[in-house]
Amino acid sequence: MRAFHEVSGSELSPAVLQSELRARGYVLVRDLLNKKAVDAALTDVTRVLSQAGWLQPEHDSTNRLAAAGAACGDPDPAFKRVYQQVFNLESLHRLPHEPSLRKVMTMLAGEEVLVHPKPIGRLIFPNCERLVTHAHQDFEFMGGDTEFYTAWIPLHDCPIEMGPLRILEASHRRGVLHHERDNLHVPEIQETAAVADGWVGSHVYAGDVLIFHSLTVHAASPNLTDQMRLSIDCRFQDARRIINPSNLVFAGESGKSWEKTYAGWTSDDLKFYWKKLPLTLQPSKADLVVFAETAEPATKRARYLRMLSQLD
Ligand SMILES: O=C(O)CCC(=O)C(=O)O
Repeated sequence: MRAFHEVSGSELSPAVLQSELRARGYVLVRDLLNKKAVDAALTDVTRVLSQAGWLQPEHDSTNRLAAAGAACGDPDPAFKRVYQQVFNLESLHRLPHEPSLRKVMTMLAGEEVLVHPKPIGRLIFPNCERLVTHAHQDFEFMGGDTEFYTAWIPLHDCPIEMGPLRILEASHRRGVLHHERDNLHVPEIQETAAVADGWVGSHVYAGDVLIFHSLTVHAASPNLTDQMRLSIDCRFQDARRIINPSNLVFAGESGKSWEKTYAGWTSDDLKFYWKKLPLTLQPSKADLVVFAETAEPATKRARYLRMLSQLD
């Protein structure tokens, strides 16, 4: 696999970033984030994992040595319980709002940048084939406008053998691709030898950020170490473009809510910030009202009702 083409913090400008994204579909910015903010998230996440018994107790939890027999992943119920605690961490939500990242995203998405409020924490056990993220485009999962960007942020140094993200260079130019329902991936991309040369990836370090377009195909490498790989990914767009409301609320049946998420936070500045913005939802609230009355089956109607209740 070829190494990422990288850009250093001192080279950043709208022209450089936009031309990298246009040409390659991604940009790796080295040493962008404040290390204290990254470390704060790492410390909080590993504390939760340690309390859950996922890490070897005789080692410092920030080393992330996986406990024997603890491996699990979505949708295992044990995983979901711990993931919920990780998702509730204030430091995890604070990282996407780091001023240096926001500045870069403003250069890409424009002055009125919207930070999507639901970052995803990745808690990847080693040597567990079924937990490796398959090749996909983020647009398949997020919907809305194709003009959004993902920032993938490792919480610690992450050599290739620890399973960082890899990118299929320039794949955003292929447009919206068909995804298989089973394991949600882009089948033809994984299987043809012709694309093998297109994959790029590198050792990444705490503080680096890998930014890519919503249509850029990406996948994880397998984690072949004995440590967990921890990262977060979050999405950014021009706030004036449409957004799918499911990216703002918890539409599922899990009982998650923003109130529960915010319960242990020490400051209020990031609570419900997105509610203060004049966002254009698609489907709109009026559409959701109709869907909540007419969609089939009843589980879908309940889903739309949950969305509506959280948007008010
Ligand atoms: O970290 C991973 O394994 C997957 C990340 C991903 O798919 C994303 O950032 O969109």
